[in-house]
Amino acid sequence: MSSHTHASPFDEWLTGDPEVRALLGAEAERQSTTVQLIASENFTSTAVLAATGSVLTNKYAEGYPGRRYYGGNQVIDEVEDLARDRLTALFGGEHANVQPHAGSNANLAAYQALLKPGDTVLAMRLDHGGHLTHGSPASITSKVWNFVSYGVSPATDDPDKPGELIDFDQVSDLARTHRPALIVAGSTAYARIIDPLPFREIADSVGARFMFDAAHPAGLIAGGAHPSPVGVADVVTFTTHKTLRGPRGGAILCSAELAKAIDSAIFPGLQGGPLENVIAGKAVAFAEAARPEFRSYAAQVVANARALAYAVAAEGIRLVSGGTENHQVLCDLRTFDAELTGKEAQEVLDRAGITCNRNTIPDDPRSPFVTSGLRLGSAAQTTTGMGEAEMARIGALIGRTLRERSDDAAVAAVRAEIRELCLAFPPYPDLDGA
Ligand code: DSN
Repeated sequence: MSSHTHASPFDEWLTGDPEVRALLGAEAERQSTTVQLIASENFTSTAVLAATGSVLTNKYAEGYPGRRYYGGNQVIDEVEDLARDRLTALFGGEHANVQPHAGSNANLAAYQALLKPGDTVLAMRLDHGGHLTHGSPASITSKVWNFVSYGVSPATDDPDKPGELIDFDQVSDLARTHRPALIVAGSTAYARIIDPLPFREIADSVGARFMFDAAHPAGLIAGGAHPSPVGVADVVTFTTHKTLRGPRGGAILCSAELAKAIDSAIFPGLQGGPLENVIAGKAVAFAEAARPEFRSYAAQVVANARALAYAVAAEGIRLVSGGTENHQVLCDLRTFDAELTGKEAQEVLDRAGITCNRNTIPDDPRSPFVTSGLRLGSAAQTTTGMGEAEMARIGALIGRTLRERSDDAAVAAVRAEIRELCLAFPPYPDLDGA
C-alpha cells in the first residue's frame, strides 16, 4: 500500500515501480487535500481515467477512420468515429476533429486551414485575457501571421457599469482599418460571457472568417449555461479538460466545407499519430457532458464562481469587470494591499492549500511573471460536490491567508482547515482510502 492517505487510481498496478507509484500517490494526496482553483483544471471521472490509461495507447493510427497508414486499426476507427459522432451530437456542427493533442494545436491547425502565412488576424490581447496562440510575441503564431489585438474597455468607478468588457467598438474599428482575414474570439482570463454574434457580424462586415476559441467555456456551452458559437463561427476550437471535464487534449468543430482543410492541418500538417487512448477518454467525456446532470453541473459551476467572487470582494479584493458570469474570478489585488503581488499571493495560498495562479489584469503595471492579479476558478471543486457555502468559506480563507501571510502559524491553521474541508469532498470517493 502507498504511504499516502490517498492512493492514485489503479495504484496496485504500480507495485513494480515504487518511485513512480510514490509520485502518483503524492499527487493524488495533493489533489485530495488541497483546494483546486486553477480555472483551466478539473477532475475527470474514473471512466475517463480508465479510457485514458488503456491499451489504446499502444496503437499507431496516423490518418483518419477508414484512411489509416498502418494496419490493425479496425477497433481504433470505431473509437475515433464514436468520439467524433458524440462530439457533433453534443454541440451540433457538421464536422469534428478529435485528434488535437492540446488547445494550442487546435488553434494552430485552424489558422493553417483558414490562412496563408502573413495574413492578418484580429484577436484578444494576452494581457487583457487572450491566449498565447492569439498572437503573443512569444508564440509561433505571431511569427507566421500578422496579429492585431483588441482588448477590454477601461475600468470605471461606476459599480453598475464597471467596464473591462470586450470593447466591440474597438473590434469593429480595428477590423475596418486592418481588414483581417480572420477574427478570433475567446480568452483565458475573462470572467464574462462571450457572445459570438457581434463577432460574426463584424467578421461579415469586413469579409473575414470567424474562429471561436472555446477552451474555457466549452463545458458551460455543453451544459447550456453559455451561448454556443457552433454554427455561428466558421471554426470552434476547444480543450477537453477544462470545464468540459474530459482528458487533457483539444478538439475542433467546423462546417463540412472546411472539414478537409481542418483534418489536413492536424494530420499531416501539424501532428503525427493521434493519442487514441485520449480520444477514447474524450468519447467518454462527451457522453457524460450530454447527460442531464451535466446541465446542473454547468449551472452550479457558474453559481459557485459567483459565490466565490462575492466572498473575495467582501475581503476587499477588486473583481476585474465587477463580477463573473462563468467559472472564473479575476482578482485585482491592489485594492486589498498595494504591495501584494500576484506571485506572492499565489505562493502563500499554495502554502495554505489553496491552489490558484497569478494572472495579469488589464493594463497590469507589473510583469506577467509577477502580476497584480490572481485567477480563481470553480470548475474542479464543483465536480467534487462543493457548493456556494464552501465557496464562501474558501473566499474568506483566501482573505485571511493573504492578510496574515507573514504569520506561519496562521497560514498553517488555514492549511489544516482546508485539508478538513477537502476530505469531506473527495474527487475520487470510490478509489480513496487505500
Ligand atoms: N494554460 C491555460 C489556462 O490556464 O488558461 C491556457 O492554455
